[in-house]
Amino acid sequence: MRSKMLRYPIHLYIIILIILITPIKVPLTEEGVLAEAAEGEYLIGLRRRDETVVNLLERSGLKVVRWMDGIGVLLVRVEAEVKISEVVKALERHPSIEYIEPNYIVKLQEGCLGPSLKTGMHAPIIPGGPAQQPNDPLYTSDPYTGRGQWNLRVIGMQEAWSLEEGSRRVRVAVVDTGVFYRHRDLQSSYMAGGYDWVNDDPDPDDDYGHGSWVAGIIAAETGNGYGVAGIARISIIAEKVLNNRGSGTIADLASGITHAADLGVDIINLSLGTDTYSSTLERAVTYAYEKGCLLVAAAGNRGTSTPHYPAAFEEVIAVASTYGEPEDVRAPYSNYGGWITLSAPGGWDQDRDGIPEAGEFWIISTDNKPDSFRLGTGTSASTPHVSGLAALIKSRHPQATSLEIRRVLEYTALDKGTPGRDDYYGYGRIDAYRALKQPLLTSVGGEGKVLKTYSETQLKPDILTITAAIATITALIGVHFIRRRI
Ligand SMILES: [Ca+2]
Ligand SMILES: [Ca+2]
Ligand SMILES: [Ca+2]
Ligand SMILES: [Ca+2]
Repeated sequence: MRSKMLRYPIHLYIIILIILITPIKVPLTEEGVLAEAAEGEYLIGLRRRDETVVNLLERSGLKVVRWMDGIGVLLVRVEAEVKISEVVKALERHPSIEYIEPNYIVKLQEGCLGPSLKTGMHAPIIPGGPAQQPNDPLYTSDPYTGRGQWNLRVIGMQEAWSLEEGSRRVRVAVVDTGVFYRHRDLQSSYMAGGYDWVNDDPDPDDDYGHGSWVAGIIAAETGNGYGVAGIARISIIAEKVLNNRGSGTIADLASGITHAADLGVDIINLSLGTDTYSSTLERAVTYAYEKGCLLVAAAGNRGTSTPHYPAAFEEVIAVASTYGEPEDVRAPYSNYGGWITLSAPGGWDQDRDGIPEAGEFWIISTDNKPDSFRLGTGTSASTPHVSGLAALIKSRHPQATSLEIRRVLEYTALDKGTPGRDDYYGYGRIDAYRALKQPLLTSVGGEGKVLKTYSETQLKPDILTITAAIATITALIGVHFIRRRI
């Protein structure tokens, strides 16, 4: 995947990226690193567990501040008066050390969140439940655009809810800025157990707003005559990895992902990313994938084909954005490329003034204050649509593996743009009703039509052979094995 980057148009930004990701990926110098990283912090990836490395690091003036045991990575902090380039040179020769990289910064992309609104619009609870049009007042209309939750209508949620509303046994981890779990539309889906990696405490509350907005798209309570509707009546776990300015580090992101995987969540929602490749992030993604989690991540909002991580890792479903009703089309800011898996509504602020107005398509969801709701746009919003739908599929088919769920999402997506899989929509825009009607595609190549969807992909031929030849569980391991060899 990394070698592909050389084919992209050459301009300064890309050159910097390429420099950053060549051989050991890190230009570690006293002058600092080219990508933004937490000052004086490095991640050391081990080949094997080796306690003597810790002693060596401490003798070299590096303090181990976190041992990420599951993925074999140490977070170290440089103590004063260390010539880091010399230390790195020495450490790289150590047989137990595979790589050293800066603890890069991960940020939410600009322009995600628009204004908040206090609803005050409490509708009477209408019997009948969410199989019909939900009675949540913001579903139908909102004071800014008047469109309400067009994003749920356009993917067929009303029809889908008649088949499946969700099971609380299914757990989705929102790895983000935290979740405001006291929100009246979120409290019934929230489940404790996640962690606040930013402030190092067990209370992943949301001091920014992004994570609460994302969580509401997945699991705001539907049919309670209040606020917004959410896609699935499932359980949300919060891993807080971004701070009160929407920024975080690879170490915290990797910790959040591995912790969620250790909790045994079914789905991990990652409405965040970075253009900088990180071995530590790849290890965390691989770890969660091998534990059976379905990982879903935002493609990014810069309208470029530059791979955005973690979305661009093959284990992760990369989600691009659409907007419009009744027909939705690609949102212009949405990143694209061979690494895009699916698309889902993300909205578009057409005049780019940060203000939702009549005629525009925004995503309205829960906020991080009581009785407050938030409008926003971006692939950050598209991602939880896929996570929410995946959670409904898992609710309907509790035995489904993450690979089977991914296959159903891909197979039932509504093809858009050029026929077949393409770089803007991936397999297409998710279709909730079709996905829930679809029986599980249990054998990876056992059914001709399943194989056909895969032959349209840009997966490498050797991966195709593996997926076609062997059963699902084996394929999970096989795909990973081959990917490691590339
Ligand atoms: Ca906290
Ligand atoms: Ca509601
Ligand atoms: Ca606007
Ligand atoms: Ca297409």
